[in-house]
Amino acid sequence: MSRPARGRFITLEGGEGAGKSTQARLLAAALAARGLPVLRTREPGGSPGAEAIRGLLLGQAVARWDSVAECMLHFAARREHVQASIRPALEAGIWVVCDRFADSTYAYQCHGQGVPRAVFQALSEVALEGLRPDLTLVLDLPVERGLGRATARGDTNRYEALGAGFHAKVREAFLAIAAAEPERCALVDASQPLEAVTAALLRALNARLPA
Ligand code: Z5A
Repeated sequence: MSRPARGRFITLEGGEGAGKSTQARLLAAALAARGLPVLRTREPGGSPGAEAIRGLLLGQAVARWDSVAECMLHFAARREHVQASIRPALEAGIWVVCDRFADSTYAYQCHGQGVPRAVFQALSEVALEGLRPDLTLVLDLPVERGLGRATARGDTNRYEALGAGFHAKVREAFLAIAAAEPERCALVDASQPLEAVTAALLRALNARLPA
């Protein structure tokens, strides 16, 4: 029997309240409506071992770990997620839609918390073993609007509590990633109404990964 074609790996990135979780749901539904098998997942988390690390990361006080140790925890969760969920799904022909991935570590831990890029690169090699998203949708939104949306939702976590200056650095990092890797990334204005953001994401998806 022939093996199924490899699935595609799509990540959504951006700052707080940009709409990643909402759009990941809508994107997964749109792919499923086209008859494609889809796994929707998230980081940190996405597999039982990685969800346990998520509980540690999001449940602790801000200064719980040194920033490199925190970066290592994100990559420990990611390796577990990749090994247990993402890679097996892709090999089975399933399209994976992931709410945040390694770009978030670059933005939050390197740009936001000062972890050296060399540490990020070394940990990426160990954790990802060459895995790279086929498409990254970067949702961009002014910091105050994103934090406003997240606060209005009423369940802020420790990263959301880090303040506007921190989140401005995170936003800059995502914009820099999108500019540096245009073949992988599509930048979308997330300040538009929800339906307009969905339409823009689907346009990017159809243009770059025709089914
Ligand atoms: N983190 C890290 O530091 N390093 C890493 O490597 C990784 C993560 C992977 C995970 O938090 C935290 O971990 C995250 C980064 C850090 N920091 N924080 N904070 P999380 O998983 O709990 O949450 P999140 O990933 O930050 O996402 P979010 O804040 O929950 O936002 P979102 O998923 O982008 O947005 P949403 O939930 O879809 O929408 C937010 C609200 O806005 C909601 O009420 C929507 O109905 C509304 N919304 C969405 N779109 C629109 C539009 N277009 N117009 C108006 N309102 C909208």
